[in-house]
Amino acid sequence: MPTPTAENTVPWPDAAVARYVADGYWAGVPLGTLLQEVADRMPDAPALVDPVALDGVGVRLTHAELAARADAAAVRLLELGIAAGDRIVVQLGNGWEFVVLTLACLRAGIVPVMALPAHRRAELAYLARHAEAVAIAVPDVMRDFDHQALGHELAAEVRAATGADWHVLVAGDDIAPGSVDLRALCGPSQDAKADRARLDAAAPAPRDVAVFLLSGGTTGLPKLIARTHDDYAYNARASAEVAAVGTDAVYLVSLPAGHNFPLACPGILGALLAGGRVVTLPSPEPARAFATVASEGVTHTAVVPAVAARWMEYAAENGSAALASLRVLQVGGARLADELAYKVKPVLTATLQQVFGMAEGLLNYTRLDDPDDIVCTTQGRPMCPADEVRIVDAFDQDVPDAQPGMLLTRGPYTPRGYYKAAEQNARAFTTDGWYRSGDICRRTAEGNLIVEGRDKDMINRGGEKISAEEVENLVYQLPAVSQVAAVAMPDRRLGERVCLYVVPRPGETVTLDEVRDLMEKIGVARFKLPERLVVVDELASTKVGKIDKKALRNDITARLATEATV
Ligand code: OOB
Repeated sequence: MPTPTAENTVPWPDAAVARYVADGYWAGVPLGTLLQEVADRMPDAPALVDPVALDGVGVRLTHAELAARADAAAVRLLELGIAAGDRIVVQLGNGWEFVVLTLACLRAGIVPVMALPAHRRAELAYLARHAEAVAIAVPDVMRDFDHQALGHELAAEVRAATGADWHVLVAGDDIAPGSVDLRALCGPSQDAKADRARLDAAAPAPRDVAVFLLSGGTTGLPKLIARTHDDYAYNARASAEVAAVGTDAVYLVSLPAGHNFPLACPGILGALLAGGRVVTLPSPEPARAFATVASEGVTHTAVVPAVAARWMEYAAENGSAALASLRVLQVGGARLADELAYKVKPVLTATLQQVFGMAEGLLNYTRLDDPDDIVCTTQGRPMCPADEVRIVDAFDQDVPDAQPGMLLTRGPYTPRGYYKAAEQNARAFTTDGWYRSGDICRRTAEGNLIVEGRDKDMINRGGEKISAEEVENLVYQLPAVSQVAAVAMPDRRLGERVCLYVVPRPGETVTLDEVRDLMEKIGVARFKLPERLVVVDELASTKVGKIDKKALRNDITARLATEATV
């Protein structure tokens, strides 16, 4: 019988499934079992290091210890009444608890919904509702925000609305009454053999949903991407190969761990599946990141272009000797400028790997042995021979190589639709299952892709994706607003920031502070707050009467250029 989760996903067609299985991309083994097998092969190898946990004492686990803890935590979740197929919203900082809880979910068939630490009430309430979650996992306090209190507010609302039992799992020192102590839940096993036997007997099916990732955001509300054990295991395994992550790899995760890039490209899962080691840090702040690379012998890590730039500035001032062990620096999530790309190797000494990926699936990588010009001027090529990529015009007709067009894709780790989103699916996928990425790309003669822009209403703020529509819907709650448009304004540091164009109602005024206050009051992630507001009498419109965002982007670019020269 299909699980409720599976009922709301869009399966790959049978013929595609048969091909992916026959060609070995889908191995038919759930992720949790694959990780157990690694622990069996190399029990004593280090698997997880959280150097800042427990007030700097740190947590270090071998593969056997990590696997046993994951099993113990899985059993404890089941004993709380959380069952296979249930969903947990996971909003944890980067640390050992995130890793143990995620592996526990994979073992038990519980599906983590990967929220970001920056999310607030609006996003979390929506995710909990849309995924019909039964629990949320949060830190007690992070960056001065009381996540535990918000968790309990959400729990009270769900209980009042549905009468359902709802759990607040909390990682931290301050465990309030009614919270589940996540550190205790992720503690050592009492009976590792018994835990394992119980979980092995009820392992999820390989085609079941393993995790829910969040879409980069082009619609009013984020969409959920159901990644299955089979497809996500391939995603992580094949990424590890392309990034040369093997048993001797030490992978540093400093981007938010619930994002696809540091989670599975190859990220945490790829490093663990390869028998390597994961080191967690709460942020990519350069002084601590460099010191950690040196002390832990980090070989691989993933950053967004804005962080790569900060690291290069830091290295220019402090030298790069601390990075001696770093072999591969993956950069992705937003377009890396060619000039910056050419500096990575000389300044940071590591080999650059550009990653053009998406939570929806398709991953493009430059290869480690590609010539410098390819590594520094392209965003790589698809990871898998079975990835299908088309570059098309506005009529979905293929354009010749070297011409820009919109990227469509299908493949063994690109699901055919969002979770419970028939209406959006009709727009975001073609009738024959191609995902419309909204990215405008060019394919070079060698088959590499260059990201030239995009044809989707999204703002990419240093790798954090912001839906223009979501921001606009919030701003329309201000009575003084007649019309609003959110557009990307260019920024040297972050690539883009959110700029608002507002037409106030007659006789009214609207200020940036009012907009930001409103959004904070509603409770949305701070990275979505507009950073500039331009008041205008009317918004330019296109021939078909839609707001002309291209004209607005050009307008803000021109304004910034004039200001820079004054
Ligand atoms: C990654 O995933 P998402 O889901 O946060 O965002 C996907 C979108 C892409 O469609 C593209 O618009 C943009 O982010 N993007 C890039 C890029 N990498 C992602 N644009 C230009 N150059 C790049 N290198 O961002 C993501 C997922 C897995 C691995 C890496 C990144």
